[in-house]
Amino acid sequence: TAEVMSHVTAHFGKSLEECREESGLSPEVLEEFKNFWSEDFEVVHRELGCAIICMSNKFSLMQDDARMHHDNMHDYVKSFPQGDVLSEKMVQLIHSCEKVHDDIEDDCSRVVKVAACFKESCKKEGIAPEVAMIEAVMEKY
Ligand code: BOM
Repeated sequence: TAEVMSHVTAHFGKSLEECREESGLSPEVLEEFKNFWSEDFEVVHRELGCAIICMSNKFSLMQDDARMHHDNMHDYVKSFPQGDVLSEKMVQLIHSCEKVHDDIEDDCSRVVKVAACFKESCKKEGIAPEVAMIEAVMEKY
């Protein structure tokens, strides 16, 4: 659900600042991670892909090939309130998006495409959070 996704995003987003330097993602492109879900934010910058790889590695959510670590992602999402209602769906949606973009060799470029696909899939499924929902739970993390 969008509520659960807001918790996951609030927690995951805390790692953005640790990854700014090595990813080269400027605050002009994305100031706060919650804006990833904004209607006006376009998920297109290669540097965002690099940042997502770096952030995911903080929580062991990726394998060495920069693809999702299924078990760890499942457990990570499950660790949030009512996370069990989202974990399986989330792993499925991300994996479907990985399959669509599997031909892109550059890891950062591929991951940003996977992330854009994931955002669209979540909107279609009605589980994309509003930025305000993320703001409401940010203080918990
Ligand atoms: O093959 C790439 C696998 C990683 C894809 C991650 C897609 C989602 C990143 C952007 C959105 C994040 C929102 C919540 C936390 C996800 C862990």
